[in-house]
Amino acid sequence: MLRALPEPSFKQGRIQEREPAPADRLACLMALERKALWLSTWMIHHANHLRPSRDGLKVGGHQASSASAATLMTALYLDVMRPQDRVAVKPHASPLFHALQYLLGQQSRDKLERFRALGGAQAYPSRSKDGDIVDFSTGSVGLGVGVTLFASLVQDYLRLKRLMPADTPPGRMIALAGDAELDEGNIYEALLEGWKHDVRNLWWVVDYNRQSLDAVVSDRLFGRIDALFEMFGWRVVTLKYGRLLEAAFARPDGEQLREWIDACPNSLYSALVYKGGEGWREHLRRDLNRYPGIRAILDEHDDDALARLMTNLAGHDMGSVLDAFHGVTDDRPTCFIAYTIKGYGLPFAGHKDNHAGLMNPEQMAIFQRIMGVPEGAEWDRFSGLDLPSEELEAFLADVPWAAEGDRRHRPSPVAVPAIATPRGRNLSTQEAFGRILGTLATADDAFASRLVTTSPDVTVSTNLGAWVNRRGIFDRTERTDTFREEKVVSAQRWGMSPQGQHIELGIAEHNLFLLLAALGLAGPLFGARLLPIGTIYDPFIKRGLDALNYALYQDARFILVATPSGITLAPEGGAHQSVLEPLVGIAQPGLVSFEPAYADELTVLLRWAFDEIQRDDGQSVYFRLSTRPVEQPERDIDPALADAIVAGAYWLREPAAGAELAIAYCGAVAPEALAAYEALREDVPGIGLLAITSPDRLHEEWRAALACGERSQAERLLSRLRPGAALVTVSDSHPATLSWLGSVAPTMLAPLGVDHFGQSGDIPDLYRIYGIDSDAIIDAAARACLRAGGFVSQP
Ligand SMILES: Cc1ncc(C[n+]2csc(CCOP(=O)(O)OP(=O)(O)O)c2C)c(N)n1
Ligand SMILES: [Mg+2]
Repeated sequence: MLRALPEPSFKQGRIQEREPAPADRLACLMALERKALWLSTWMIHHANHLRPSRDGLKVGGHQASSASAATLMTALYLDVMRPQDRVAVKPHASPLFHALQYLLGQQSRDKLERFRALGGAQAYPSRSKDGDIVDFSTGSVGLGVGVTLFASLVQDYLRLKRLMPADTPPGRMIALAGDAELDEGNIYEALLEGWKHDVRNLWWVVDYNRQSLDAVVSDRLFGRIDALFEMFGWRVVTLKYGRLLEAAFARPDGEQLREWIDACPNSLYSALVYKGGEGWREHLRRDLNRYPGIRAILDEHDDDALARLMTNLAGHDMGSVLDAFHGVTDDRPTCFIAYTIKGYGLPFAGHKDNHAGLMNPEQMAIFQRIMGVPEGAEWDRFSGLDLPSEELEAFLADVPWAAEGDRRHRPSPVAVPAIATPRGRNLSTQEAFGRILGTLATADDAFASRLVTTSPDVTVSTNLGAWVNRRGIFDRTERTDTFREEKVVSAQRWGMSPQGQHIELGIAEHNLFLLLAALGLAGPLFGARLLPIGTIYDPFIKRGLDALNYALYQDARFILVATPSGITLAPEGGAHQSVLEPLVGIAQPGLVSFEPAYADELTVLLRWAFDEIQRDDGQSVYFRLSTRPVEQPERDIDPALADAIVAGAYWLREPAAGAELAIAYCGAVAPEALAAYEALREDVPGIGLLAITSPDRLHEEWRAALACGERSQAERLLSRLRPGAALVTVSDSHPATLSWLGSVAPTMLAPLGVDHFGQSGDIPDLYRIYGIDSDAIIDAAARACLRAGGFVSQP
């Protein structure tokens, strides 16, 4: 039997019947929904038509996407949500989101006026650019939805370990998703993982407007969605028809109307929404005229009223929406499928091309009249509403979601202890990493308690084994290691419990990065700092690259350990060999990358990284490590050398002043570089050997120094060589990783590296074929020296 640990503060329960919202409350919400819709549309109109354009580009903005979510989001933000809830808003509802924040007094008019302009409200909600009002950034569809699932897992991780105050109730992690977002594969990867981890307190609210960017979505998709969610243990709450339609269905022959709408294809429904009352009448007459009850309904409704009735979907019916949300009181993950209309209330409602559609000035003028907003009062918070401002003001002042003010926690950093260098004559950086973690696992301090590791089914092969053996795997329930109980010998203990500090994932790199995003935001989101380390095979960074970018865009902080890497994982062949990842390390914002060659370098860097990910202006850190054992230097690292290792480079063998040649290497090719250095030393006295631990930091500092007219670290190092000297760069990665060094100082550069797919082999064969062995370095050096001679003699 699996034993479930009771978690006292999780409520047990089911969907509950609830008293309807009092009429005045409902009236306030509906009035504010109307205002949020107006402001979102006006904000976009203002940006596109009223703000002077300097570049002739369309500014854009999504009036239709905002309109479709107006009821759902007004209900969530102004009524349903509590301060501890955390939300990912579908990207294209950003204007509506900002409008609601403006109503709540949390967003300025100035930023709305500068929507999509520098410093203004962002096109898509952004944690880093819009500030505390945004819990999760969105933009790349699907990822915002997925991250809420992992945030709920992280919340449980913290609660079960009592790292969050016991008296705070758990928050609901809420995604407001567009229906087309459910086409993204990462959603299903997340669902599977969520099922395994028994996630809780998770709401996905699907704005089911049956439209994507290009057109109307396939009817067949949502025929399967309910079953799919239910299969993963979710509750599905469908909000289909509003109260007007429900009342019509209750009339004589009303069932015929329900069946007709139920059977209406998405594209026809959308087209008729756009056409309006006349279109509906024509089709209903044609199909249902034989029913007297339907004829009566048609007779009683003029075109406008008929259009209102036929578009009265529950996702636009505040009462229905509130009932659905408040009806869920337990912690079971719940998917609300809310039927809506894209562009609801706007002239292009339902039109399949409305995704990027903007109302033209004439349409906007009509809309302004309908909304009762006087000219000059467009930004007023309450103009045109038929409730007194004081009442709305009082309502807004009492909104539960905003009750606690500052939504972002700022827990203090955790002190990083000294870390001992693993000893051994021959060590790979991967093994050194495993040993360091193994040692950290034995500590009983605050630092070790905040470490959390995760890996998509490569825990053992990335050397987290020793750590996991000691700290255990996280699970909501206690599960013993069956192999151990059955006395089957294994190097790995695989016991699980809420105390475990490793989160094991299935093989899905998007999930890894979304979990790292959530773990890396544990401090600001939940007030408890975690020090997350994720491990992955280096080539599979590409597989999850957008999710990695997503995590970094919202300033989540974590350490990524990528190993094995390069063609150095020799027999594994081209499918597993990474080539371009160091360029990702250089180019990816929010991520500092390192590729150390030796265990002592890694030790210095890891310690630095634990501080870096906790600094206010810090970044996440990526280590590219290798499985190749290399002979370790015998040395003690003094503070100056430690600084140089962190800064990205140091002379492993100092060149003579004015030297003719240097070799600059990075990572696992250190032995080849060293061998070439030894071989060349006799012929080229004074030759230098530059150890590069971070092409990324070196490159960044070079550009920063240039920008303020200073000498960069790279330039200072290379200034040991004579101007025009030969420089060979070599790494087990694309040669562009280091070839830029040729621009730092006047050198004759020979860039060695890997620029095509690898193949199986041993290291000597592969390094030879791809031209990064010591012979290749020596040859390149000889040619570069020859050319360098010519270079300097040129007038
Ligand atoms: C990963 C990714 N691919 C493509 C896009 C471009 N894109 C923006 S919105 C959209 C369709 C959104 O449709 P839906 O999610 O249904 O939103 P709504 O109808 O509510 O606007 C697409 C394809 C994107 N933002 N992200
Ligand atoms: Mg849609």
